[in-house]
Amino acid sequence: MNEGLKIGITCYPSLGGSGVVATELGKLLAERGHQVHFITHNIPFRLGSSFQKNIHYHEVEVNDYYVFRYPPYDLSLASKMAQVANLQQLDLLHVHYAVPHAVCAYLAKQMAHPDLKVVTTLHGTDITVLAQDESLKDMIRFAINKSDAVTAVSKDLIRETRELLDIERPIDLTYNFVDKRVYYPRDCSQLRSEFAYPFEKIMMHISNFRPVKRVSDVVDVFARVQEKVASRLVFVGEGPDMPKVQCKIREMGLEDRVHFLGKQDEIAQVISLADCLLLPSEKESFGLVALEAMACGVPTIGSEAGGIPELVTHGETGFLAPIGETETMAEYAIQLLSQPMLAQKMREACLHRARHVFCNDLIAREYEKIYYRVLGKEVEVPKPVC
Ligand code: GMT
Repeated sequence: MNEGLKIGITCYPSLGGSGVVATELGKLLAERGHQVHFITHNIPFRLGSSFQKNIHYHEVEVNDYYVFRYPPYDLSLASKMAQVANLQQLDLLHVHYAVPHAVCAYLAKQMAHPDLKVVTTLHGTDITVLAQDESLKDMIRFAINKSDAVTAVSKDLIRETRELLDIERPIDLTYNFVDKRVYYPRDCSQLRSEFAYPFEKIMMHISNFRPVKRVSDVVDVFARVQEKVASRLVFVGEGPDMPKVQCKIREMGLEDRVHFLGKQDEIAQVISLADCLLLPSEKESFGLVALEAMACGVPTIGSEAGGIPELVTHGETGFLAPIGETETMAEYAIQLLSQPMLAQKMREACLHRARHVFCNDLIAREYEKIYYRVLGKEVEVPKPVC
């Protein structure tokens, strides 16, 4: 490749899959020789604190002058984006999650040097939830239409964006990815014995415990499965629905079979413990956690919501059922957990699919191609090593 690009990245630094994807993408781009400038209100948690070549961090400081009832974060962000763009002569701003980042990038573009381009990546609830809000809808449509390129993490999200916002402009599909150097089946025989006897299976759910995740369905599925297959349920993460779920588990008398690990950093290590992941979400534009599980050889049993069917191939890398059909999900889980040959076949299919379809090199290359396109540069992007 020729000389690298100068790319500003804005995302939510401390929560959610969109922040994870944006940060991991920034790290990959830096490794590929680009100068990456994170413009966020905190250091993205996946960035770590040690020095990394080609990565820069610019903190957005919010003015909280006493006349403000609400400190104007959005304005401070737009202003910082423009400052960094001018000072560093950025080629482009790549913003993750439309609200407010795409709007701020539009404003920054008006203030910055004339060649600055904006790429917006839609992640899910910025469309499926926020674009349903009449007070935000027109602004989100405006920011999308004003971006130089727009990407979305699944075909389903592209469809929904078009339908909800009546948008006709092209939207590129860029699936999420996992770093194969981090997400692979880890040896966890020792750790496993902390949670289950050797003859027991482990089902796992990882989320932010918000209502869209339907965590209560996880308990219903597990309640049925453990009647037929000796098993344990491990929860990772925390969030607003946690007390409700804990209460349900107590009422159903399942507390001896369920473990709560809270938030965990070493997700690859933890997921490797599982025999299957449960993801019965109401909405899920992609479902990054199912990809992380897949890359560790763990099939997902979940709902057909949003982009999940684009990620999990029903019958090959997991099983899917309509949203809320916990009985069907439980039947699939029993099938998977009680048939070692099926489990092994699915495990191999998971590893193959994660490595070849959602490979970090492949997706980083897709983004690079979009960057060069909006910049009007013809650059040969090296073939991916997947
Ligand atoms: O709204 C959320 O659930 C958070 C959001 C985020 O910022 O992580 O998640 C969305 O983006 C992820 C990364 O692209 C996707 O894997 C999630 O499926 C998506 N969440 C929803 O669509 C509910």
